[in-house]
Amino acid sequence: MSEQPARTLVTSALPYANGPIHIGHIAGAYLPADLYVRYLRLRKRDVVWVCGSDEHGAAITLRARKEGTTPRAIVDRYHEEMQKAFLGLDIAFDHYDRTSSKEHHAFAKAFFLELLEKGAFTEETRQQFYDPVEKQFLADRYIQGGCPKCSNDSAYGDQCEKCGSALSPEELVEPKSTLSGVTPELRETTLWYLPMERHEEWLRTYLADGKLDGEAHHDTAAWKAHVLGQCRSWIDGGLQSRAMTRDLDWGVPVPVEGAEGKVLYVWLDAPLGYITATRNWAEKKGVDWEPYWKDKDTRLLHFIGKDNIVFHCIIFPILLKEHGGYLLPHNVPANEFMNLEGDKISTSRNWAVWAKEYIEDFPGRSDEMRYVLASIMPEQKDAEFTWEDFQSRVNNELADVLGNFVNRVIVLSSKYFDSKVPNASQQRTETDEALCALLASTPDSVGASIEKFRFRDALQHAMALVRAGNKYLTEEEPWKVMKTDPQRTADILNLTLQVTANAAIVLSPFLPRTAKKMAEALGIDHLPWDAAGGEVVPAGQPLGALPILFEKVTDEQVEEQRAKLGDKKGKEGMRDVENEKGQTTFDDFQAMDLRVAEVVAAEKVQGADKLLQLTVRTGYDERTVVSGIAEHFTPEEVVGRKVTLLANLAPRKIRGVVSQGMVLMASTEDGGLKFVTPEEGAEPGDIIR
Ligand code: B3M
Ligand code: ZN
Repeated sequence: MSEQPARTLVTSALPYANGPIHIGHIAGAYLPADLYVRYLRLRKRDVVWVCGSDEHGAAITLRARKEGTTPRAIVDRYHEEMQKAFLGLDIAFDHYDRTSSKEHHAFAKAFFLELLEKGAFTEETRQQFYDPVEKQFLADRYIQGGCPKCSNDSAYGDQCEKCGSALSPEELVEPKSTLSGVTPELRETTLWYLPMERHEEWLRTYLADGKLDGEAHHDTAAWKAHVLGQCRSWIDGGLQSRAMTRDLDWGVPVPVEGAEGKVLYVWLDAPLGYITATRNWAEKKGVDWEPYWKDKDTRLLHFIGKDNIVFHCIIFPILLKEHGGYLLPHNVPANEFMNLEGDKISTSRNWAVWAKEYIEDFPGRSDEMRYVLASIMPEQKDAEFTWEDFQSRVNNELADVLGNFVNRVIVLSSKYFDSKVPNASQQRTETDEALCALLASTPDSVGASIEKFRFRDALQHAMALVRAGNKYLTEEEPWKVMKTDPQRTADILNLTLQVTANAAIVLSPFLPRTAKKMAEALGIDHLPWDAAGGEVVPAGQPLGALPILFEKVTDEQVEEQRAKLGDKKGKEGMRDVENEKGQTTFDDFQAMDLRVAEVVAAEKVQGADKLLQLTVRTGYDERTVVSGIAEHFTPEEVVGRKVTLLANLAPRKIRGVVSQGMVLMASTEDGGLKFVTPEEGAEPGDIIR
């Protein structure tokens, strides 16, 4: 199915407006779409790329609670911030929208009503978790508990982030509300459900055979194996009905009488944001939006990260099909995850390279990051970004190969041929022919790879031309030939100028800024894909000024960037300490009985260098506690001290001595230990809470 569609509608996952954008986001859903769309624009195809902020859902309300502010304040802040981050990396959407807009609310409500009328939902009264302290029903994300499938004891109500299983809140072991920490109660509420099991059959044909309503719809061989695999395992696991509304006060209100306090499920409302964005784009442009979503000759492509696959390949298609009249995705080229310096990217642990900070630390150098992310893009499996690799790719590939090549070609042409493209003779050596052949085939190989969503390969093809040009120049040595054979020198430089121009064209989706500088150096003001594969700059064409394309990344910069990782916002006076443990609950804390106690006797434990056997007075008993502090304190130093005792720790036998409790210690930066001493006046038996 390689014929071209009349038009292409590209979407990128709407990022939650609850935190800043990092390189994992960029490499997952935004850079690949940007490359694809820039390529289609070069080919002069009809393409529209929409995106926007996902401003609803529990992710937003949770963030607002944490920061003690309103959801509105949160989404306004991140809606602005995310757009700046995208702009800084030259991620050039045709339109960037937001789901809290009036237009979107109106559209989402109308869409929901249409589905309701068509009988797409079932109205059901079921038991849902309710927080009796906060007096509200709990969205899946507000419930945490043990994962039934792995050892993670803080899985969310919708997903275990450790093993990746999709969950529903009732499956959690010992569920707790993340709002108040209490065990939630089950209460009845009426919600609208999408009976997904009704759709298994056509979904199977659609996904496995690329057929819809008995007709060929798309080429399944063009879908990524990991995307199809995830869908298959979902369907094989049996689709179940899923609530499409929630008891929450932030979101698109359910447009039905008596449904006060209920909003549309964020995964119903957010993908509809793609449609709203297209409508708003079309209105701005004064064109009709409908062909982009309804005409069979349109190709709909969703660029996303792998955690969004089921929503785009199963749930959203069901909603679109139930509504009727809308296209279903032609492909969903989801990417896998980008890891960072040996660990998962994590917002809460600040283990991330933030787009905003990169732009500040490397001003004007967005192409370098685009290049590296495209080179290692997690297309088929997870990938890893390291600063050392970033440095070596920028220095050895961009600076030493591309930068060096362009520099030599422009300098030599300017020097020998009065800053003009020299006239080539018709005589070609075998080496010339080989380079010409590569030049002729490169646009097709780059284009074909991009059309298959193989961006890493596409970039390799483009760089192969540059490498070949660089090698050719080194071997042909025009600076020597010039002394004896100016015409041969002209031939060499003419050919390398054509290579430069061709490279600028095929690299321009990846390196838009660099391509522009290359074009300026060649004296051309645009990069015509149609001309690529042959002569782009005619003889006699005046050349522009010599550009500086890349600076090297220094070891200090690499060190600086690495030092930032995990360091809490890099603020003055902040220490680089162990990461905080995962959240605990109020109940868990309450279960610990902490008391003030006094050490009345101490002795070494026979045969154990690290242990002291303490006798502590709690005010209501005297007991033995074995403590691992002998390397830091002598028995004499601890007798008479007031300490903090975890009194209800289950007794444990340590080196033959039964220890009844634990004395709390602070571990200091230099590896020492300090007692957690209650203030003067606190007496044994005082309860710490
Ligand atoms: N906001 C999830 C995410 O950022 C979600 C994507 C919505 S796409 C319609 O991972
Ligand atoms: Zn798990």
